[in-house]
Amino acid sequence: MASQDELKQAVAKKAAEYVKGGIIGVGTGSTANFFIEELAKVKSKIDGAVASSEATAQRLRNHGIEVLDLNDVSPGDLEIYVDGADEITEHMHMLKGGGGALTREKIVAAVAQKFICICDQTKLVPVLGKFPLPVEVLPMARSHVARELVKLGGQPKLRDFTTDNGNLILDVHGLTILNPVEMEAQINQIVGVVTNGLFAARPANVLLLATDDGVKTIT
Ligand code: ABF
Repeated sequence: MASQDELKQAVAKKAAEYVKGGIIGVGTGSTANFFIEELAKVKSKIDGAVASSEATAQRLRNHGIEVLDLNDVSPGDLEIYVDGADEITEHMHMLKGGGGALTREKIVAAVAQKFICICDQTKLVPVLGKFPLPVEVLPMARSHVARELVKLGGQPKLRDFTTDNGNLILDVHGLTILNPVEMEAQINQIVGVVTNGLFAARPANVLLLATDDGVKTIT
């Protein structure tokens, strides 16, 4: 049986096959880090990358890959965004943000033409919510947002963490998310919420799932 790192490496290699040129959107997390290693091997093909976090930007620069400001990139040049997830369903709805980079991840994903989700087999779930749902909040809204999340049936816990945007994260436990599109919108309506970790309105386009039998491509 392959180790989790071997599975992540296999799926990162597969994702590199989608790199044809232009500018690449790059996610955050351990699976995305394996992808950065693969991207470095084909860096002469691309014009640069857009990063979903300061950590990813630094890692890309360390590999000699130019990191561009998203505002300077036209959507036509950002063909793919490659990132991991904490959970994904067969409908390509994702729960993300365990690494705390959810807001920038969602912004880059919104601009990219194609979201390629890279995961090992443990991330594919029938229903989202076992993994606590991260919600990025403005610091002064922390208590208000937490109370509203309780009304939605969750148990928010403040993470000891400050985001790249200077905000806080509430990790919401105890949700069974049967309607991710509606819940994503509902949580975003709470005043003080910056983003939540449901990526359902803009789902993945391709799921590369590393299994013991090889990498499966699901579209
Ligand atoms: C990012 O990395 C996040 O949205 C998600 O929280 C995390 C997954 O990390 P890993 O690849 O380390 O499991 O994509």
